[in-house]
Amino acid sequence: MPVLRLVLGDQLSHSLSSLRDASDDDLVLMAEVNEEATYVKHHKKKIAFLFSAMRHFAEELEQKGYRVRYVKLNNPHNSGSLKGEVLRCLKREKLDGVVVTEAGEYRLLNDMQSWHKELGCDVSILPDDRYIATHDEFNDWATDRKELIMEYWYRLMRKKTALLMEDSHPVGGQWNYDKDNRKPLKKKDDKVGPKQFKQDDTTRDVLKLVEQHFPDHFGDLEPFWFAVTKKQARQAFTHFIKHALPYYGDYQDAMLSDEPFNYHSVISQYLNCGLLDAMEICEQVEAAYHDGVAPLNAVEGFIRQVIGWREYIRGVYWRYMPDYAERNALQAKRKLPDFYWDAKTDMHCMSQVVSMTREHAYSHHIQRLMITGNFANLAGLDVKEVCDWYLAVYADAYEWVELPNTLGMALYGDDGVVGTKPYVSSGAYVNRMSNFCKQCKYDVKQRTGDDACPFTFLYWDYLMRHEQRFKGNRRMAMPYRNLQRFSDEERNAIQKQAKAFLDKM
Ligand code: DLZ
Repeated sequence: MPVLRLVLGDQLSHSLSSLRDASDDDLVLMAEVNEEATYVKHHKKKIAFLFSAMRHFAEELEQKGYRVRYVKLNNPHNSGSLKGEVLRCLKREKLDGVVVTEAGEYRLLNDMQSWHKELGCDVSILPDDRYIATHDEFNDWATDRKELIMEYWYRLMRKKTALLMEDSHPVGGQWNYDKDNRKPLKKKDDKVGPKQFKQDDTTRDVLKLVEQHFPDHFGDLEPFWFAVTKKQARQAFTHFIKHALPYYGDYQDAMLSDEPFNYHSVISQYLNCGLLDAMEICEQVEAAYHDGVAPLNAVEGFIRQVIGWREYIRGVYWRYMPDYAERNALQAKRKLPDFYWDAKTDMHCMSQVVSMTREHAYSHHIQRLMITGNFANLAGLDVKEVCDWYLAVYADAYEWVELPNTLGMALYGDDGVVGTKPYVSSGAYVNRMSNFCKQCKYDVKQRTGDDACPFTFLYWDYLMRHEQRFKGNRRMAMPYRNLQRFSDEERNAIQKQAKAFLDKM
């Protein structure tokens, strides 16, 4: 008997486990549903990108000979949920069970695990083997470890994949060139940027649909130039290797006004929905090193993000969910300020990053970690609200990757599972790594007074607020030594300044 093969919006890979061994009579179901588009109010561009990519993927499957049912959002019979669409399909067709690759988010996987009861048929949930490591591999590695240090996980993944390895040794003699990834950037080459694609009819239809159905969601639909097929995503990646990868390593952490992308690849939205394959892109990057196209610090830095960090984050998510989502170690509960949506703030760095996010549904990792994330942590913003913001506003965000990065790495909400210290900094870091401060109303060097930089006084206030918790942390020794030099008077003035700012915010 034929079965129903459900493919989700972030499963746009021809090698997907649920598509393997399909017979001609099986039916592949893909559905645009309100529930997935609104469980957080996703950025308009994210929804449009995914719907267009889903429609193109469904066409490709049809061309390959699969029998496909694709349900558009505005189909009058659309039930609004994935389960509803599976049910509707099972009622209309003679199908003996459902096959699906495990969902990337706990919320949906947990729901799927009880679908068989309501659907009255088998629901076979297959592993998602598009990742380098299985859940078991991560758990085996993590069990009995006091700290889950990403670097050790990364080395294991290097050995597993043999990427940048010479026998059992890392190419170049070092595993990690992170120290060579921190140069500030004065000016970016204007000619370098992510490859932009012309909208086709499918994308134009979807853009109209999204504007009609989700008018109150955050974000700009135009300009829309994302790749929406595997072929285009591959072109975007090849373009990155040729034009930006050589500089990617040096300037990975740099930030510039009105430069959202610098030399970043801007491919995470393609990778996370399945248009690109993790191993394939890493092999391409490795080849660029051997061909002399890019230096080792760039190539190693890129591969570390994909096989190290990305796999580590996924492992943490599945190891600690569902309780991970409820963690709030620092009891951060302040309401998310409006400027996370409207970018209206005198802090130029915040205004820049939120504006870029609104326009592109993208910002690079340091903009996310050290500007919007850093501020959220320093100001004690509500962990759940901040996590939902990150999940909604970035085109690459699914909870498995967003949650440990935000709650763990940026906010220290997991009490040190992901980061051994909080990733907080004063305005001095922002000033060192960007040109934002030059155009800011505030003075990055001032700790108190009308012109004082909020990042600077909130940083010292944060250290005082959490002194008991962090004073004994080896990696925080230097900032606490510096704090000790402050007089009581100065400490009080900073605390007063921070309180007044936060109360007003
Ligand atoms: C993010 C998203 C959106 C906006 N819309 C859909 C959709 O209409 N149909 C669908 O199958 N998937 C969508 N997705 C992706 C899912 O939310 C994603 O598959 C789950 O969160 C599991 O990772």
